[in-house]
Amino acid sequence: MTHEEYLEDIRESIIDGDDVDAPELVKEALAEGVDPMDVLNEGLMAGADVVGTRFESGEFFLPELMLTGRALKAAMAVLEPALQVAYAKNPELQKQAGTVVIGTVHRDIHDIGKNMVSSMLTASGFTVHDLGVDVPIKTMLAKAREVSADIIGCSALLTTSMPIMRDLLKLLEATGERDQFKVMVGGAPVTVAFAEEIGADGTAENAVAAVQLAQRLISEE
Ligand code: HCB
Repeated sequence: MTHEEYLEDIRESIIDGDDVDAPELVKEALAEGVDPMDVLNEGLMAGADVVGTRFESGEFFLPELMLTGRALKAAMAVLEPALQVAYAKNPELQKQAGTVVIGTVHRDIHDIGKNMVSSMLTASGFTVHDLGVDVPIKTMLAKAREVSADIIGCSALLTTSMPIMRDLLKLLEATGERDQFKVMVGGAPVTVAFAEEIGADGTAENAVAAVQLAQRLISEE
């Protein structure tokens, strides 16, 4: 099979919500030399986008979303170590690592992408405090203060939860702590324009880019 054929099959397995085929295909693709970053972007996330579009148009329902979530988790478990070897275990990067408090914002329970960002940051030498999902901004700030975090990382997958990231930035302004913490935001619907508009320090389209962003933010401190 060509690399493109592997990626196509991985996308299909995510669309089908097949938690047996998806990890198996990722394993085979990696063994055949497909770049782990392509597996993430063009395989898993592209498949998730198709499912999202079909859900929106009424072709798919909640059970399909749940099956896709399971398939994504199973596939990520195989992909993560390969991504870390290829993109995270860089001693140059590890020298600059700092402390990150991360969570999926209040009212949002999507955690697959956030978990991947957490594990890539950890593998790159950051100390990561992952607060899980449905995290109120006050809890994030309290943890960031407690551990003297360099960065607060927010994840949101819902257009209804995205504004909560703006609330975090407002809270930091109100408490006079905006200069104390860098804030990075992410999740499928988050754009560079949105990140700029709410005054965040940056966003990243995937977990590898999130590590690079975190590195840049630390070096700017
Ligand atoms: Co969910 N869901 N869902 N869902 N879901 C989305 C997000 C929609 C976009 C689908 C759609 O309609 N197009 C949609 C939101 C629409 C909107 O807001 N306009 C949606 C909806 C509506 C819902 C429910 C409301 C459905 C319902 O109950 N009626 C409900 C929400 C419940 C709630 O949160 N309160 C719901 C539930 C679910 C599950 C539980 C069934 C399941 C999640 C399982 C889990 O996370 N444990 C699920 C899933 C799987 C999805 C889709 C299909 C995939 C999400 C995913 O994991 N993507 C998603 C469609 C989509 O994303 N296109 C759909 C793969 C990961 C790897 O990508 O973007 O999350 P990622 O993360 C990347 C990247 O963004 C970046 O790095 C990651 C790794 O490369 N990144 C960061 C992520 N966080 C970062 C933070 C940073 O600081 C920096 C970078």
